[in-house]
Amino acid sequence: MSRFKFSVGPWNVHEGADSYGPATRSTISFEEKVKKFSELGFSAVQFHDDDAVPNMNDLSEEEIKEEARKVKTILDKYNMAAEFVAPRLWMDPHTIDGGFMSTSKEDREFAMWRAYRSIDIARELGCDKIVLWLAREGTLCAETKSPVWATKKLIEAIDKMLDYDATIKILIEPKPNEPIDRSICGTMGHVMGVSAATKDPSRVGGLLESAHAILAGLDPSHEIGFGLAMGKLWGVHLNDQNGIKFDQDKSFGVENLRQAFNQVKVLLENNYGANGEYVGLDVKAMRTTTDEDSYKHLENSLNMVYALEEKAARFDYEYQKKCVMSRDFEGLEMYVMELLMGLK
Ligand code: 3MF
Ligand code: MG
Repeated sequence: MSRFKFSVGPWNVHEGADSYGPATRSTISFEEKVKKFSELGFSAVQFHDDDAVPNMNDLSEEEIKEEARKVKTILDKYNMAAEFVAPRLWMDPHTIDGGFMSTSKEDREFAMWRAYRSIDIARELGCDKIVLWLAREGTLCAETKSPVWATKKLIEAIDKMLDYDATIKILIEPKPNEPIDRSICGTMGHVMGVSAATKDPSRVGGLLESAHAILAGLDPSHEIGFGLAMGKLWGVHLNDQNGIKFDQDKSFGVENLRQAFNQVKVLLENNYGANGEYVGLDVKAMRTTTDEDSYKHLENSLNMVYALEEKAARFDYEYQKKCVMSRDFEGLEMYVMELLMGLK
């Protein structure tokens, strides 16, 4: 039995298209996905604003809330919660040069409109978390935008969201690059800095995705640890990534088992989830995956977490202490390898 509650976004089950080729799998309806997520053991769904309310730009504020209520009915039917809503500020013609820090005033206003509507949708879905994955917030051409101005624009935008709703929480999901070249908020350290500069730091925290930390050249377990130490790790997206290249969103633990183990271990050691936080997945099926296996990467990732929870439960803290006291780090390292290889 897992100590965690799990969440997943509908985009984790997708048709297989990438930048270089079309879809390889058929489309699965939202309701069918939710049903299957609940059967697989997930208890919450992660949303982009337009996952919940497609074509929201064409709807009035009231119509958006009405559509969101229909989604809530589907969630209730399968006993699923909503974990968060994230404004999708990277697809729209208004966000070609970013949202909150776009060089166009009109486009910045559009980004705020989507942020407010995301809060409205979150309220209808019964959740109090807004995630900001700042996909296009940064520069493609460094001289187009001052990083000082851009950072201040982000803080201003978050302050406006905090004003709009007195209890909403904002979780920044840092990523150093892709699709943007140089992002403004690339690591958990940046997130904490931005949080501290807002009008209510107690409502601004982070969501750490393993692959994003690896893209920043950092160990995800240390990014998780940093967020935990600040009391501001309110979400995670567990997955894996083979080195510093395009964001791969591989199944959790398939590239670096030791790093995956240490992510699970640090979450467990710090009682992550005690305040209702979910262990979220953000994983992509491979393009070669068939229709029948559309959910296999999710099952594999969950099974990796369960297996690593068991390994963490068997971790010999007495032996670890002994090794640390005698500076036998070689011994401790080999112990971890043997534990993970099933030799201990
Ligand atoms: C991109 C991501 C995103 C975010 C999502 C919710 C499409 O690298 O990780 O997934 O997780 O937008 O914040
Ligand atoms: Mg993510």
